[in-house]
Amino acid sequence: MKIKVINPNTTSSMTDTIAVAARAVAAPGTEIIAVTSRSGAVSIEGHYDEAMSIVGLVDAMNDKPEADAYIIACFGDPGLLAAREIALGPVLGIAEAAMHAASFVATGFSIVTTLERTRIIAEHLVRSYGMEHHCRRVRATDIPVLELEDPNSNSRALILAECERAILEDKSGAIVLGCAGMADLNAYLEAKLGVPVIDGVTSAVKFAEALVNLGLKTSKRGDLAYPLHKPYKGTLAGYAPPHRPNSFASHS
Ligand code: 5HY
Repeated sequence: MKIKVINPNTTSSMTDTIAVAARAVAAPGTEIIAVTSRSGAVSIEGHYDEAMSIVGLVDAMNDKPEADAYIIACFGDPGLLAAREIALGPVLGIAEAAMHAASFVATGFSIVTTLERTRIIAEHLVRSYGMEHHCRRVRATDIPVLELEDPNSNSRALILAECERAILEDKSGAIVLGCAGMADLNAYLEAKLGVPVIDGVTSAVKFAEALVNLGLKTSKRGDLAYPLHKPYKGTLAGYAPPHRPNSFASHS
């Protein structure tokens, strides 16, 4: 099967980190197509960056080759529901995947993310995914996303220290890494911490494989039906949804 893993920020070195993590867990026979967004911010660190990333995400989904499943490799899961509207194969966000994985292996987890403002966005996601009973706390390290790419930064040590505080203070049994740029840290952190450390990229790859193997597709009934055909104006004119038949009534 083909799984397209889309980095919705425009930093290709981060896509490389994501691709290595994804391929390390992919089953034989799974092809990981790692794609960097063609437009938008170099790092996604707020609501505006997220909103602006969605056109690039849609381009990446529509570009050839098609895939059996899609992964949005950014912890804000930007554009997740819009992406599900245009896809038939499953679409997974890494935050959603990581939180679900953590809930299977611990009764309580903490999320360790980058900036303070990202912490607030992650708290919103916890609520929108109904994970309040599982997520004990979201913690920020105040590391800018692109510092994770800098081998001379002390980001590893800062993340490790925050994870240690999470285990001690939150009494969490697992850690969720709150940025796609941390996809290379879980083995290192798990060895130091002695609790499951969950990265959303690898979790999403395994969930995507499972969903494809089960033959499950995105529902085309209700709000995830293909977008309604209509004209779009201005700079987004080219993004007007084409006529696509839904398997069920699109207005239901
Ligand atoms: C991410 N931003 O996973 C995030 C989340 C964050 O460019 N890729 C980004 O803010 O740490």
